[in-house]
Amino acid sequence: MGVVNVTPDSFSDGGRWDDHASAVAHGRELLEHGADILDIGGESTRPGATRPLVAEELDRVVPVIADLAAAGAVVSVDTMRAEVAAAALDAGATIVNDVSGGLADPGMLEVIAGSRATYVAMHWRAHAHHMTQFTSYRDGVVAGVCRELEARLEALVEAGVPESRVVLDPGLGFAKTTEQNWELLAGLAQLQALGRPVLVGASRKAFLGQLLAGPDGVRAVDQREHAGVALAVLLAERGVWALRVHDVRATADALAVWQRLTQEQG
Ligand code: PMM
Repeated sequence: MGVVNVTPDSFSDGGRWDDHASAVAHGRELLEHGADILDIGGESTRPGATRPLVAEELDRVVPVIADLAAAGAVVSVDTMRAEVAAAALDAGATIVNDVSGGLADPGMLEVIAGSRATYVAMHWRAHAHHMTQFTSYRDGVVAGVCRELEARLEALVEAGVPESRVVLDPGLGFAKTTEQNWELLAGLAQLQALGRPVLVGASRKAFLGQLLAGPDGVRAVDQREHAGVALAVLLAERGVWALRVHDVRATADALAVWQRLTQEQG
């Protein structure tokens, strides 16, 4: 899953594709580089970010989704808002990637239930401006995330969304400390045991920058690519359904090697 952030302020690539033409061109390039899905978002979720107005978010994403879906891409919309999800589905998106797992907007579950969309429910506890205050997990982060995602799954089913349409995501970096991100990655099998496909978004995140910190401090966002690619291969090996990444060509190349060798081994 290649990331197209149509935002002025995303931590990883904010401001680079925030006009229509460059966002569409970027999406097309990611497809050429091997992305199977384009994840198009108009709201930055970086720690401390303020939310755009609904109208702003709609203006940012809907025209880009329409163009890329018309070009044949499988499109996912990265939104926490029911209204944006509904408009995106009308414009040709087939996946709704909701970093709040339906908690941010009470209307989201109804929109998903009334559609045929695949729904990515990410683990989330609070909006970006204060999420760093919510990193306490009484019996460990892995158990906490699994329990809270299981509750989202139950709420979705209760709202009329078939379980078969739901993908789960541990939400790396969202109300997690650096250490907790690694614990979650190590304990991914427990999340997979809930029986749903798992998507992971680790690309360029701060915990990788911290791992690679040198005398000049944390490794810069645009210099975390190799670590992200290594992690992508390890996660593919563990059966993750999708990887949400910025560096699509490098990731797709690495996965091609992994796939070829896996095939050879039978
Ligand atoms: N991370 C970001 C945004 N959307 N969606 C899912 N499903 N999982 C993630 O981990 C995730 C996400 C934040 O990263 P960005 O600013 O690079 O888009």
